[in-house]
Amino acid sequence: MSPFPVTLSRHILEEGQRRADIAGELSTLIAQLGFTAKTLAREMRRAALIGELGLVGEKNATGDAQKKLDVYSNETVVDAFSATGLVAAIASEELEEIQHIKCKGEGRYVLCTDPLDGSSNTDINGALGTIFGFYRRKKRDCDATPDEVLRPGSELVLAGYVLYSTSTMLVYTAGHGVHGFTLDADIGEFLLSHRDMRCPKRGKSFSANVGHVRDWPQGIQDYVGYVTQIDKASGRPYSHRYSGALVGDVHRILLEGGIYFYPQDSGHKDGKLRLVYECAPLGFVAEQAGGSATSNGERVMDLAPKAVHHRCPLAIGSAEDVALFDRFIAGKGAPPSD
Ligand code: AFP
Repeated sequence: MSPFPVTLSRHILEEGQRRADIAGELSTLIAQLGFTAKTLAREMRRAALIGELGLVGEKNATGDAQKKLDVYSNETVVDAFSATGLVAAIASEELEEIQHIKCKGEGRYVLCTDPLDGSSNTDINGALGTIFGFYRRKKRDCDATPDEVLRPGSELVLAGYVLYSTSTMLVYTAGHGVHGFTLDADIGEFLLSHRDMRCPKRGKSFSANVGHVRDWPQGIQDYVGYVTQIDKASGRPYSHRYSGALVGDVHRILLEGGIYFYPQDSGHKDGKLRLVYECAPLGFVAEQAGGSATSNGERVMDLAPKAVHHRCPLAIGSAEDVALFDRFIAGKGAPPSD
């Protein structure tokens, strides 16, 4: 008989007893993430039935066409974390400026979020995600300043994502490994399904929008040429997997190994992805799972954002795959041993 499942609440309680930094405020934030994820999952499940698909006709803060579900997701995340009294400010893909929260208590955290990742998948019933990252503030008032949000990912205390797919999963790290929970919709509970997730050192697939291949730097074109060469001994060719939703693609890679990358191209001079609420939180998760995340060869977690919607190239996944990708970017190609 399988052991009695560990619910998200029991996990939080047990982690809180084991680790002083998880007790209290972080536990409250993780619990609220669970509740928010369930609320968003319910809306996504029924969106096609209640007229919640399609565009609102506006562009969001970063110039992307805004979907109705983008707006709903953003409002839900903002309301949910405002209600905790623990969050002083929120940086969101859907908000032009940092939103300051009238906090009831001490507002000890700032939240960086992409409330609905992969919104082009909404109308085709594809995978979607929510990305979150929390920084602890040094001050204890309600007036968060921009420098408290624009911090390197290495200062994150809690980060992760929700994946809405055949099932809904909540994956988080608070700096002690990565844990994944699957929603049992019948009992309305997130249950621990992936304890201490580890990303394999090397994988067999790559994930990128290869439609842009001729527009990529030569090193990356060479890398694609390399991983698609046939060489059974070194596990090539790699398979290509790409869903158009970062969370879904990164989740696959965390579990199975491989690499996701979104480089700069002529339409995205600095890359497309956003450092503050996409690359840094996922970089924290990847590193905690034993993988890595770089941006043109630099560790993503070390990058200091220049603005809320700062974009950067990203390579994320298995440590050896990312290192190999970075060798190609640096013009070194594959090592003789590969
Ligand atoms: P949003 O839906 O939050 O804008 O995210 C989409 C995304 O940033 C990321 O999830 C995908 O991996 C990437 O864009 C897909 O971009 P392309 O359509 O250019 O491949």
